[in-house]
Amino acid sequence: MAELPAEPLKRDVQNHILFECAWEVVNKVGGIYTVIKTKVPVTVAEYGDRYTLIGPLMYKTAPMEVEAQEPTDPALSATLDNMRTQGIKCLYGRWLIEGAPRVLLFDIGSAFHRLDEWKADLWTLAGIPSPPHDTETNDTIIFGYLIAWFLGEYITQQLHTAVVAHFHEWQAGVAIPLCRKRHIDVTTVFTTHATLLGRYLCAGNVDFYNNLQYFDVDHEAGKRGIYHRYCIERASTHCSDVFTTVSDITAYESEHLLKRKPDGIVPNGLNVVKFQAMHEFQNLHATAKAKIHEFIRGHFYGYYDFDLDNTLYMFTAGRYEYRNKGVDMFIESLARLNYRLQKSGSKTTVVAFIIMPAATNSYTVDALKGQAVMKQLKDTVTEIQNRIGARLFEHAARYHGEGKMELQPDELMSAEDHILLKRRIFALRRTTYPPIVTHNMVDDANDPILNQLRRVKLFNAPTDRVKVIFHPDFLNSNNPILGLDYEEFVRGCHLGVFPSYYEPWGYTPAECTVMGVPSVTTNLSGFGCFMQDLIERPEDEGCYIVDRRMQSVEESANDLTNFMFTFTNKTRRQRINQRNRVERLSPLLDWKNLGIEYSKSRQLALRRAYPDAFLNANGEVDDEDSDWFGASMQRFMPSAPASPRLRMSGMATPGDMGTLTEEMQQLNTSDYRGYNWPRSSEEEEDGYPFPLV
Ligand code: G6P
Ligand code: 1S3
Repeated sequence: MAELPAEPLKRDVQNHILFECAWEVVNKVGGIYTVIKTKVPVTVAEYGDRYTLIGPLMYKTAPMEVEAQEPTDPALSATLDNMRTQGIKCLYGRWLIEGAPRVLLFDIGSAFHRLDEWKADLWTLAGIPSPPHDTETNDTIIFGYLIAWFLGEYITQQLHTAVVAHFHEWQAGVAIPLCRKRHIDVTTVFTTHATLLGRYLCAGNVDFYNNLQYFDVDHEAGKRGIYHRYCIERASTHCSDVFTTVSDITAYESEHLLKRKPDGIVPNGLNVVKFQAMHEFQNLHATAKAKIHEFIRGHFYGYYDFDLDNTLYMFTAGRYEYRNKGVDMFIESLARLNYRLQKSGSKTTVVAFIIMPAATNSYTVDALKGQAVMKQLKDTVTEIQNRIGARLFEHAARYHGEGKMELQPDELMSAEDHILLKRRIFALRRTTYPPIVTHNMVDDANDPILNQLRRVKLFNAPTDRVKVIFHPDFLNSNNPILGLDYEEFVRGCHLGVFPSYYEPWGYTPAECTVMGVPSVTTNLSGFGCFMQDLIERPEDEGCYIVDRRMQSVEESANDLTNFMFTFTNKTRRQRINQRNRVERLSPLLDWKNLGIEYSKSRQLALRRAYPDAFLNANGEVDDEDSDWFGASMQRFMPSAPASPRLRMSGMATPGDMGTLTEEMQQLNTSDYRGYNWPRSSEEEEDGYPFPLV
């Protein structure tokens, strides 16, 4: 270990090193994986090899995704050697994704023998309890202690450069209080992508947003058995130098539930790939739609009495959180849409997909059979087609001017062909309606989605204009049914519907947008509010936003029904135009533009930890956009999309979108952009406990 100097260190902040830590680094669980992975190219562009991601080592996936290497940084090498000699296993190398960032993955199991020691330390040091059998929390503690160990060691090996350690979500957060308590010379940023309590409270039957300021947070966390997790989340929030979250709505929630007002918002971006010409993504829609058609023919065999050319595909997808993700409202609105289409005598059919992984025992026989009988029919038709072709050819080749030139239709098909075809057609008969679910559910009787579909009687009957298919598993192009990757599936659909009640950001509608697929979201989702803030009339751009904040559930469900009904009345030309308009919004969601908010949060962390480094020759504080940092920012300045009318005057720069300034600390709750939140004044008496709805 290097000797510590007597003088306080003057670390170089300009060329600082960045470690970004998350449980979802090289470990696909949910949205944070998407954040990290898609953000890599812009972060690598800014930092090059001064950037390393830190995550858990998952032996199932990591060997396929990471190319092992030896570190070139001697301080890093020495740190890892040191940890390895004490039994810690890790994998260091390049993550094989765009940008090829350096990654360091720790084997949690290799440190398991120290769990009890670390749990005791966490209690002594930070007063954070940890019950024995919460595996997720145990992993979190080990992960946090390994990161803190690593940072503490690294910082003594490398004395000249400042280090920013960025942590995502409570599962990576344990290291933050440890850094603070151990006085490790790093500056920390903590980004939360949801709050534990928010997720739990919303999933229950609580009027969440109107009562946010009244919750007794410790009591609520304790009641739900997550007090220890909540302590980790809250300690991470309060011990970090800079605290950020993904949207205004989650900032408001964090202020009340985590008791710290975020320093700023870091909206989630995507790695937008622009096509050379507009028609390219439209063509992708057509080819992907053809694949969905193929699935539909099989699934609806025996009841395939609707015109695919006049069929619209709508879908919702995500983590199975029935109420939080608004599946309840989606199904209710589908039932209303069905009624309205029937009443209006519409010839349009809507097929609504629900793609949400749940516990299953593989595919249903019926779902598999549908694809099988349709494939047999197709094969038989191809065989007959070949035989007809052969007969035609033979007849034409042997024609010498006598007899009839052409074969009659009944001569084209042999009696055998007729019988074979009839058998295939008879195989399409069935006595039950096409299934509403593709898999055998482990708990069919209590599944909330199935039960609601039963309640509203959406059973795929021939009279139904709205058909439903619940696919309780991730999509994959290797699946025997609906064999498409998620991206291809989305491209083939016409409308994404995400009426979330709890959605800190919401990648699903954002992904729709960059793929040029219109979507419906709500003003309780971070993404919905972001678009509403930026665009004057989002619905004109194919970005529909249901108001779930200022009106009743009944009214919101009606709005959603109206959006969908209006959509079914669009002509093909209108749909094509709308897709073009949606796709033009993608620069708003591009990391090349939004990445700057992350840069700003790191800059703020450095300024807070090393204020002296920001003084000019006269001992005055440099302007926030000082050259040393500004230069590296230039490439992130965006070009605003040409067509939509943005709300802001002039160009919508990321700086306008974000809020990350020191001044934000001075603002009141009501300053979250565009919100008219309930006031948290003492004079409102009858708050908590509030009536449950
Ligand atoms: C794309 C294709 C067109 C096709 C259209 C169908 O735009 O380029 O060739 O006609 O999709 O659109 P629809 O909304 O009916 O699926
Ligand atoms: C969270 O994942 P979720 O689906 O549980 O983080 C995502 C990434 O920031 C965010 O998009 C989503 O709204 C949150 O809920």
